[in-house]
Amino acid sequence: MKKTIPQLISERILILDGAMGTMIQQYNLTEEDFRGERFTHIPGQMKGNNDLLCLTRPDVIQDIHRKYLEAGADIIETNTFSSTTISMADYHVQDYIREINQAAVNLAREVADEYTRRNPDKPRFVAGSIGPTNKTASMSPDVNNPALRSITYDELVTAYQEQMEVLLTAGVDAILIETIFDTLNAKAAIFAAQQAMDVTGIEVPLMLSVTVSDTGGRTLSGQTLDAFLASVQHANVFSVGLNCSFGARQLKPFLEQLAARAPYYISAYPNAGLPNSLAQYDQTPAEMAVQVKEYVDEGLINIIGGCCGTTNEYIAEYSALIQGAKPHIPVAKPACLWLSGLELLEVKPEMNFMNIGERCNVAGSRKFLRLIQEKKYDEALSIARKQVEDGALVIDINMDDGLLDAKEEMTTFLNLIASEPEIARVPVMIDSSKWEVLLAGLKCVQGKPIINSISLKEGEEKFLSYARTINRYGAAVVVMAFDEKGQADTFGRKIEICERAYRLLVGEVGFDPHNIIFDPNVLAIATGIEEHNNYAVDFIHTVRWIKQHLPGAHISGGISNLSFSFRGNNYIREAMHAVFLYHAIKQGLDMGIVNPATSVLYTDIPEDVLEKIEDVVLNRRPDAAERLIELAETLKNTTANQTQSPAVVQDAWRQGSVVERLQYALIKGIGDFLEEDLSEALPLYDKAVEIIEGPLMGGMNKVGELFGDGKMFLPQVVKTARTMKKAVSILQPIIESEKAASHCTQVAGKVLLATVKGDVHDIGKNIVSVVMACNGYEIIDLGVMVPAETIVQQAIEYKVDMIGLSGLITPSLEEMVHVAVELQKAGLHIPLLVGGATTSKLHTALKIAPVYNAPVVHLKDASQNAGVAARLMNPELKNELAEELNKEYQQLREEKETTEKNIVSLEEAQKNKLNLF
Ligand code: THG
Repeated sequence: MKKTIPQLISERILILDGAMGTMIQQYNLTEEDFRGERFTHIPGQMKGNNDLLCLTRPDVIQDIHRKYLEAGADIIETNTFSSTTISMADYHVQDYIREINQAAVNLAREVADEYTRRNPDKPRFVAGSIGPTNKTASMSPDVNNPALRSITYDELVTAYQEQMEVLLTAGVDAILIETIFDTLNAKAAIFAAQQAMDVTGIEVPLMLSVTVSDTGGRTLSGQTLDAFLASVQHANVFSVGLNCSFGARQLKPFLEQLAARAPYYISAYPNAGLPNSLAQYDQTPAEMAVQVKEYVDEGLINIIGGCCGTTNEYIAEYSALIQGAKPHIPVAKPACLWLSGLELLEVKPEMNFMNIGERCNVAGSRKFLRLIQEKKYDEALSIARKQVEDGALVIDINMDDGLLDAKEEMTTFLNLIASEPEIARVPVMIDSSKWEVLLAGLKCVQGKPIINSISLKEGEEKFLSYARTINRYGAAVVVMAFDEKGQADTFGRKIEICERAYRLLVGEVGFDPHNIIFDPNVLAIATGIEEHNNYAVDFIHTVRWIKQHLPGAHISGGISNLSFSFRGNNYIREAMHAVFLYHAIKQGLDMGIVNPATSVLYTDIPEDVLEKIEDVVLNRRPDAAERLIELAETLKNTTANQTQSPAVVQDAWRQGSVVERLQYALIKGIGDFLEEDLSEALPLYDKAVEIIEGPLMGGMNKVGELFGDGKMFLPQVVKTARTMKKAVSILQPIIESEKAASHCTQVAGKVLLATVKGDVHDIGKNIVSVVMACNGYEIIDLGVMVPAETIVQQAIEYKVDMIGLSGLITPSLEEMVHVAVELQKAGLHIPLLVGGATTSKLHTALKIAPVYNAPVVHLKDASQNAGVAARLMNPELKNELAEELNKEYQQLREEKETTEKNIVSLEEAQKNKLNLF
């Protein structure tokens, strides 16, 4: 019997294959190869649609598989990275995905089995490759509308499941969800994998591989690796690892981090080093092997392969490296509750108490309700942000109001939070009494949230079904002490229900006890009704009982409920909460929904007040409530202000100069004070646009620096861009009126802007657009993913004065060359500006400028655009610039040539040396 991957994994390190794309490139395939005879009728370009080659050039794909098997790969990946209807729609071949996936498995299976037959001691496996798709579920495609999504969780699940069902029935040995850059996409893929395995009845190991996007080790959507692990904790994960992003050396610290925490086998398939300025990977197989050897020697990995830039020659190095090496031994599963937002929250016993912010609740805050009703989401978000600043470790979100569409508001608000890194840092508690709202919430968050709440109110069957679904989506759950008979208000009823729920969740659903949070109902006391007097005591006793009898489970409560009868007297309310928490935490209360801004500490409460409150909370005398009410009356006027002190400290940054404040707001992405700060800044400058070019661009540059240093991550940068946009929109009317007053209504020039085909990043482009517009240019913004033909055609139609191309990812470099070629073909001489993260002066000099007979300028950041544009608009200055560029580019080309020559001669010298000996 052939051994399985799970059997082999503990015996030795397994070798995964290398990149498919790099290998395909070596075949120099043409558009016709990609199309074959079958797809001649499909519009657009087909070259680059690698997965389609499974149908049109199966010989090439099988040849590549064979090369990797020959190089020693134990596991080869199907050529299906983009074979979902979502990604294939780009090439208009979404109708063929079943066929592509089926063919892909057949091709890989055939050769893998052939090699297994040849040497049964080294069985070969096929992993079904599942890419992230070209859409992201937790980020907005539109900077101006952060709640927007270009794809939903459900759409992803449908597409993934369709692909996976084919892969499974066609016979893959594992499912590999790879190049994960957005955990919500990955969660949808995991969900789909579970469904697909259920439907087909075929169970295979689930492998995950994340790609980190910045030097801080976060995913593109901003999560840390630790947070990611919490997000996927619910899945039956076989292995987790890292691929792409960096070379083996740069990837190592992140791999160490993962291996230290992930209770799974560890995989890694790095790029062949870092790309040079021409986006080529020039690390040699031997160089890469040296770096990978460190992984092996340090016991970091179980599965090793290669990503961008690697070929069979790289994989061939591995067999020797792993000879006799010890595979990584996975660490134990966590013994506590893990939650996550962008960051991990470990709810450890030594944490004492975890506060959950209560203020984003339309039923619990009149202000929040009004803001949501009036759709003032910015201000509503400020409430969330303030809670996190005040120390809330989780924030509760509740949209249950008769006049609101709770499901829609929950979705909108959670999507908005996702774009606010300072809020999204913490996990959310999705709070609703409606199941459909809870479910909608689960589909919005990339982190691991808490669902608040379910109960036995509608019987066991519903309860179990809700719990199973929550488990499948990956969340912790609050279970209210409710059953078919109603709300538990005595100790006996509370423990009866909690015990029953625990038994069902752990015994029948297989819930991890750490993911269960019991809420034994905090009910109002001192109401004047005698039966209510013991509510707090019963709650506290229940806390103790649960801690002793239901191992692993947590306990929470809505603390502010306790003091409803003292509404209007915040001091008494907060003092009651402090007293209640003091006693409940001592008995083991783990968390509570509270106002995180509360300032009253147990130890601060004057003795006489404390005694009266404790009488009430602990139900120590029959007249306790009356006595407290009496005291409250006398305190009302004198101490009303006591709860208002702490807010001031948070806004210390407001003390700085107006320039400092503007830059701070920009870097932190805080839009709340822009109006006042900008109007204060206006008199300090001659023209409004100078504020943009001065302090605001200064702030943006700082953001760029911080991002480069890995001290900021993408969602923060996106937020910054939005703040910039808001600042500009405030200044825009002033800029307009200044222009009108100076009678200079003439446009400075027409600029066409586009992010090139294959790339969806547009923050940089949008900033350029703003800066240029402020400088009087008319902007024709074609958006993202713009094909070369459209750029050429629109440039002609609008008679633009210059074209700005933007791109963030490596393939965009080649696409920019393509655009330049097309412009040249069309006989145009419109100056071209290129910018974006992977662009470089060297690449511009070597690859773009030579193919286009017009000035091609590389711009480092948006602040340079206006200056360059002004020169381009003046015929004399334009010629001068063109000459400067020519000289500079020529020099760069020569330098490059000499280094290359040197390398060649060095190599020759070495060869000669070898010959000599
Ligand atoms: N258990 C669980 N979830 C819950 C509760 C619970 N969610 C909602 C609620 N109870 C906890 N949240 C709040 C939020 C606010 C208040 C009380 C509980 C509150 N608000 C002030 C009031 O009503 O007087 C609002 C004043 C204002 O408008 O600002 O007290 O028990 N699992």
